[in-house]
Amino acid sequence: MPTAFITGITGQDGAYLAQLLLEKGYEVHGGVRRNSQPERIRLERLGIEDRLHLHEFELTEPNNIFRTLRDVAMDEFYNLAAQSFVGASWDMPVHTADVDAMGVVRVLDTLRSLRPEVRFYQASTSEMFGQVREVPQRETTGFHPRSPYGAAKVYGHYITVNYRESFGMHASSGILFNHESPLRGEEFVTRKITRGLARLARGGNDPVELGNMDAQRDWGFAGDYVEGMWRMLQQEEAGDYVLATGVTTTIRDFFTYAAEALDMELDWQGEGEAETATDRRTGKRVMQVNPKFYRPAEVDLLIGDAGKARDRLGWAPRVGIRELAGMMARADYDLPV
Ligand code: NAP
Ligand code: G4F
Repeated sequence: MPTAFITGITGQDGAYLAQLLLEKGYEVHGGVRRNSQPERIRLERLGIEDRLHLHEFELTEPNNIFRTLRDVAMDEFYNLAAQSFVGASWDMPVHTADVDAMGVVRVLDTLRSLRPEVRFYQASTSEMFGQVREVPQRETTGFHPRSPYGAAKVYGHYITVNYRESFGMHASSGILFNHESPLRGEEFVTRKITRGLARLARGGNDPVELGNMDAQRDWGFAGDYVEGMWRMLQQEEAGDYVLATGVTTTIRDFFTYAAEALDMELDWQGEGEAETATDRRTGKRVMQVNPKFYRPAEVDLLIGDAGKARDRLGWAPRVGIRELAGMMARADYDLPV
């Protein structure tokens, strides 16, 4: 039975990856942070919490990483833990760098000393492309990060490449475009939209307040993307891979698809800070712009080319954008308000 260790197992991707590896017959270990109350909602929602081996784990704590890697015999290590919210990274740039950049080298260097044969996955991101240098973005596209989060992740990416090249470690970097699900954190725009619309559909009156409606993202389903992570570590040689759908959508269009799934008919009015959307069937305002959600610097357009992953890993996304928006909106409608 192969053994895997997942950092960030309580997050969206960690939960789906843990579920996938259990289905594949793995013994699954995961790192969890000490909290004042156990926050394992996603693992509970997937019904897998009791099948996992959980360890207290903190990416900023070198000795904790050392003891964990010493005590758990593993074949694969997936580093999914991060301060993953771009918006918060301007408020917490040093913490973000400590976790998302230094955390990676802490793990890699400990693995190098204790278990150099372990296959390592780093959760890199399309946010590294930032102000994009070509369209679509692929593995060879240069980086121009636009946030402290993106800058920290660029370091995490290159140190992964460096440990592969310097020490021959099986260290792969997945450059993943945005991927969402009913388990997505509520601060991210897709889930904020589907949660807010579901509350409105169930009788609420508070419009969803959003920032930049024109940004475009290449959104896929998280369940498809964790399969790609696993496939990267099954290759004879480690490498870097983009996972993306190749379809880009504005925030406005995602909002429309989610609203349609809840039988709303939108009437859009105004532009910029004055933009609003109203549901014609109820007359309720369902969206208004609030400039407090604008970012100091924006990634305007992301669209990925996952050709390498398709050719070498046999990976392809299965869920399209309308299906994704509908899946999330309906799941939120079924949750308690
Ligand atoms: P997420 O839901 O925010 O989960 C982040 C996880 O990291 C949580 O389990 C969190 O623990 C843990 N964590 C945060 N700081 C930590 C620390 N200092 N020490 C140990 N654990 C810590 O993120 P996600 O969407 O699943 O994303 C997974 C990874 O992929 C992240 O590295 C993210 O940056 C990257 N990524 C995500 C996307 C995407 O669209 N989802 C795209 C590209 C890359 P708590 O539960 O205790 O908070
Ligand atoms: O949903 P978001 O916060 O995701 P973002 O910034 O693209 O980051 C996510 O994807 C990255 C991959 O590219 C990951 F690495 C990262 O960890 C995370 O998972 O924002 C998406 C877009 C942005 O352009 C933002 O300005 O939505 C725009 N937006 C407009 N109004 C909003 C809002 N974003 C949020 N979170 N909240 C709003 O009210």
